[in-house]
Amino acid sequence: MNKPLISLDSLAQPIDFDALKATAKSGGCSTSSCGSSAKPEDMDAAVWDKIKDHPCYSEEAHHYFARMHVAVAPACNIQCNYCNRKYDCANESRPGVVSEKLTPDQAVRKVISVANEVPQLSVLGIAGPGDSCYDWKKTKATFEAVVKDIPDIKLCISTNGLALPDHVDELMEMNVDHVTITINMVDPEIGAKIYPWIFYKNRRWTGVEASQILHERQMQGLEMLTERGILTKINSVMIPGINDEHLIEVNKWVKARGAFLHNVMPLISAPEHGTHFGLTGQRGPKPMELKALQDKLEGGAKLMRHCRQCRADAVGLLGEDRGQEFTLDLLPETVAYDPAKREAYREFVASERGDHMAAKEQAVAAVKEAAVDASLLVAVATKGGGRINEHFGHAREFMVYEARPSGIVFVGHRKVENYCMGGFGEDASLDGIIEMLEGVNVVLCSKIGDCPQDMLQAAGIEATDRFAFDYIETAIGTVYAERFGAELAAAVA
Ligand code: CLF
Ligand code: SF4
Repeated sequence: MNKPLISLDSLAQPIDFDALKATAKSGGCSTSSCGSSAKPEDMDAAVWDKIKDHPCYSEEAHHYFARMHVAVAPACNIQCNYCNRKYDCANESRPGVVSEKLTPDQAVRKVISVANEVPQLSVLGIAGPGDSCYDWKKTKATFEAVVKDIPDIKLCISTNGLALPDHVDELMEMNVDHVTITINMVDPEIGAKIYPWIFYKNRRWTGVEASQILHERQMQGLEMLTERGILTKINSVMIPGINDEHLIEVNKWVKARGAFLHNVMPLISAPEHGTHFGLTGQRGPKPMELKALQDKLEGGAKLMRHCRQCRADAVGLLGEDRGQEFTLDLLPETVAYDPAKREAYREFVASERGDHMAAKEQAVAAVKEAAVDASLLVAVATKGGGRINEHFGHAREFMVYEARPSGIVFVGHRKVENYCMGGFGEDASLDGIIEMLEGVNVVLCSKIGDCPQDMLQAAGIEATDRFAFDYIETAIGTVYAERFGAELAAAVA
């Protein structure tokens, strides 16, 4: 049931569009809703239109669509205690980290090259490595040049908010529909523990005064964006002992000012990063601490839980980074945009996501109908497409879902060292994976060997590949049913 019509296992590889189209014509979709809209019933159609292809603003869209960042904005006007933009490592994934900075002209060449090769690309973001609004001329020049060649690409920025109010009208003129403001506090006393200084009106400000100015500018920027109908996401870094409980207050403030989403991200902190927090031993939260805070925030501003804390030069689906395929030395001197692959991919997604949504609704309804007072935490290995299509040994992260009486919800992801190294399993990695899977009851993947399966079993985690290539929710619904009621199993099968 719900087996894929084409190999979604190869979504990260070049896609065979002839096969895709042939399959679509053969009427292979498994439900009658094939091609129907995946719009949630309670969402305004205009809002859905803005987010349906944005991998960060829609959890559902992130299974299908990719973003890329171009690192054209290196200058920043504040200092955060968790940031050091000098540190770089190709394997490092966190905001502010880049391998090479680009001029707007170089950025255009890169965007066109990626659009020609990565059909999932839907969004161009500028997220630093400094601040997109402070380094405004380069941000603006890049956006204006890219949309001349690729008019349907969505434009997105991320900013600390200090310079934001000065550019809201230009953002509006450029059709930038999506803005992220990083807001870590609404109390300047707490802000003073996060921001040592800001640069504003040609001078440097420190202490509580600096955070007071930053706070006022962030709120002003958010209100201006809301008034203009620009969808604003708030990113907050959860810093245990400094702002963790305070983020409940932040959530209330941003909800009251019209924020579309609130994304609480864990602090990434290690001494080798050279950040103030890294050097002073400030730890980040554990996955279950983050989940507990996010659970407390349910009912406030809508939460984003699928953020991957991207590099400022990330390319690809969230959770993968193809940036090393598009470094400057690999880009052609001149390149023309060819829309064929992106158009064919969109045709495919239009049918696939309707089918996926119908399968999801069926599984969720069945879990609700079971009326069992039990919850199940399920970790899934996936490469995208909403399917269980990644080997356990190759997974660098697991998507974690919770099946509970109210339905099936995505609750976050857990990054891990992949277990399989050159064809052999690494026991040390497996210990780390088991630690990262704390609280998880079941692991679903497309393939797993006996050895890791037994070791997971010994740790109290059932791992199985019997749902390989099924939709994620269908498999979770079935497992829930098997554990908590045979009738339910029949309903979702
Ligand atoms: Fe980039 Fe940010 Fe736009 Fe997305 S990322 S500027 S909204 S296109 Fe997305 Fe990356 Fe999380 Fe940002 S997963 S860090 S939320
Ligand atoms: Fe670093 Fe961004 Fe903070 Fe600037 S706003 S210091 S680039 S994290």
